[in-house]
Amino acid sequence: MPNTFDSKETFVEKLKETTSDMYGRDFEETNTIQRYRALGSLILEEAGVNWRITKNAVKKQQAKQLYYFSMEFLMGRLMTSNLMNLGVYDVVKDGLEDLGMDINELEELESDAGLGNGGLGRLAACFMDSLASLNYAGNGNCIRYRYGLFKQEIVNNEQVELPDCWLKYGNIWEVWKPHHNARVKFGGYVDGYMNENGKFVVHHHPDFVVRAVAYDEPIIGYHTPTTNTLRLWDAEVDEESVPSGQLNKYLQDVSALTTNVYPDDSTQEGKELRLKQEYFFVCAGIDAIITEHLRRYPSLDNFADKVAIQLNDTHPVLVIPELMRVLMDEYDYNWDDAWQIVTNTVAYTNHTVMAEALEKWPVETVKKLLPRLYMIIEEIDRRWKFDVDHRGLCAIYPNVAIIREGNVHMANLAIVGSHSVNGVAALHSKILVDDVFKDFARIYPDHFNNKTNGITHRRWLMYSNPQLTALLDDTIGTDYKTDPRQLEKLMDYVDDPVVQQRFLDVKKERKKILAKYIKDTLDIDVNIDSIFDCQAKRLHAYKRQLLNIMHVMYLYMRMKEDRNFRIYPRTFIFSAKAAPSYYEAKEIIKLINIVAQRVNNDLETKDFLRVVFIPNYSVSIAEILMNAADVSEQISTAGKEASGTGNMKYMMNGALTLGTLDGANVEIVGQVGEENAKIFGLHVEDINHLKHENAYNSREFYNQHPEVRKVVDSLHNGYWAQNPDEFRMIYNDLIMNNDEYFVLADFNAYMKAQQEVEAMYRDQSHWAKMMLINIAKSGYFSSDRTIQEYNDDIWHLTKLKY
Ligand code: NBG
Repeated sequence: MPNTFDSKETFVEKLKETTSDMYGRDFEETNTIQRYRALGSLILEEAGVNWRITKNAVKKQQAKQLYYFSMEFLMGRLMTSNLMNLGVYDVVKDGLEDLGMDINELEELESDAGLGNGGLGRLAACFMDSLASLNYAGNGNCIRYRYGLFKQEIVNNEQVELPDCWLKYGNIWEVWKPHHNARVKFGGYVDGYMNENGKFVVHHHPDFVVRAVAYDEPIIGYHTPTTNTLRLWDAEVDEESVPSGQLNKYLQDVSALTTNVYPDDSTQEGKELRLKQEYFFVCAGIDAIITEHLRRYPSLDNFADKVAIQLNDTHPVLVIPELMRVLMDEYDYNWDDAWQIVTNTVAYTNHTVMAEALEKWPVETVKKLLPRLYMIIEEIDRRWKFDVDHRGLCAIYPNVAIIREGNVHMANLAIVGSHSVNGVAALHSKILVDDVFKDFARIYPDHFNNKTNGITHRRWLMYSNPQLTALLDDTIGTDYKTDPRQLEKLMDYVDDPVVQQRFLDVKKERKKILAKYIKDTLDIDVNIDSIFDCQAKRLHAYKRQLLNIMHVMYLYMRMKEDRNFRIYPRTFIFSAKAAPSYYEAKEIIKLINIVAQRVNNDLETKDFLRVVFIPNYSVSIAEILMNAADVSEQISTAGKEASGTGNMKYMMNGALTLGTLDGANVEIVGQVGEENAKIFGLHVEDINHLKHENAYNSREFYNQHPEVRKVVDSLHNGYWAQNPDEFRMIYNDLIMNNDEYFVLADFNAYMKAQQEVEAMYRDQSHWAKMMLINIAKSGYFSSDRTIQEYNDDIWHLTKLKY
């Protein structure tokens, strides 16, 4: 029998048959959604074959596997990437064409799986792609949230949050695995008894029990059989555990566990729900790993030789006490042996230095929700204190304590309970060692390491930018697809006027596509010959979208005042979601939209200046935005952005990094050279100095710099909004609260850098050369490199052979 994807004919045949079988009607009578679902099931069937092959290979080769525990996986759409990785995209495209259908139509039907916030979740998704493509058995473990983060609309210039119903047409990639399930227990109390062998048996009497049920998605490697698993846990009722007379409350509590990516944490209940979610997917994940291990090996003694667990930030840190619990309470290990296994298995990645994001949980909450785990955490802390004292370091204990001032410090627990701690860019890792975790680094210097982030060049270059891919294929061949460092070959062509021109044409094509999206969705005309200057990322004060929009305000006001002052036409494009309860961030979104309204409708300036805010930033929007950019805004306060990964996507598609020396920007400049990026602003050392010496006074700064003053004053003198209080929070942050993120301090340097960017852009041939150098040097930022480093230094997984 021929296989489905052997040729377009076999594919057409099979698609028709499957659609009719699934929906009980002739193919011609079926609608697009039904065809889309039928196509999904065919791909899943094909992936299923490789899934089995991979599982057998893991078993036969007794391969060491990775489990990547992450509360977030921002997968985006998978149709294109799955078809491309399977190598059957063209067969499907041609077959659909014969049926009178455009493959884009089906691709567009898919909702983004927006199971995350931003960089951290997207990184997890890129890692999944690279692990499979490099033939490592690396699986994801997460929650099957029924709703993604939220859908953002802009109404009256303000962000409005709507539900993100990503499961609207079902999820064609998941396979329900009801036999993979685990009971997860919360609350109640713990006691125990001495059994006949004189062993103390711990007994947890929970007051809330749910059943976690697995939904598995195949993660298809690029042109290889390796197909890994992303496991998403759903919560279902545990029939034996319904408290009598409380059915409805129980059902609500079960359902709440998997409703949202981020429960509203403005209430105590919301906060507790988040901790419950964390334990829910940790407990289910560990249970499944142990079960699988014991199917293959006689005991858990070799657990750490066969299993690596990576904690994506502190959200899954409960893995440490949970694995201790299982080993001791269920498999009779003593403390020391269990601790050996746990610390040899677990490694931790830190993704931020922002104090408010370093999780801590009140002792009372942990005790109440997870009484047995709390006992274990307390014991870990007790032994840790003993260890620190023993090293003669009792003076620093308060800095490294796990339980301190009534809180459990999750990052500290993560460091103590793992064998590796890494930051996500060189500068960030250095700050962890020198500052945030410096006392830990004294104790465990060998545990700390750096793994600079990366992005999958398949999704972010090959699939989302076919125009550039074609240019690369023609110019340097196709080796770079499996070995992205080969992009370097492009260095031989950066001075070639033909290649330069082709690059400029590609960029124009991509700008047209973005411009069409903007026109279709927002009815704004943008000039594709203007500089596309983009800042797309979560909205946060430290990322300083405010600096960007204040510069736009400055340009506009100056053009209005001085008829002789005109700039090279520029389109400033923003896209960003703000956390629902982050009011300052929402005010900045409002400011951007109000400025956009005014600027875009001013006949005098509109040929020079446009501002676009694209609502509902998502992976799919990033796929058309990043590759259309000329300028990539990476302007965070130095020392605050752990890495950034958007910066890498822009670079790989030929955009100039306009950035501070922060996060991975430092390494981008290191690759391309200072002359092929535009770096400005205060360095980390400058900022530390200003802070420590109390040497920055934003009000004084404002008084001394007329240009800054004019822009700041316009926030409340009626220039943009009649109501003087409209932007009160922004004004207060800048002037009354001493400008925590040094927006004003960097303003002049930013303005100057922007003028230089403009001058550079005017020389198109030189610009093209710079962009080609950026592309040529971007191979380092493929997540294939990152994964290889994690593997060499931390995981030591077996490379699967077929
Ligand atoms: C984010 C950082 C980014 C980084 C990503 C991925 C969190 C907690 N951190 O700079 O802010 O690129 O993680 O590492 O989301």
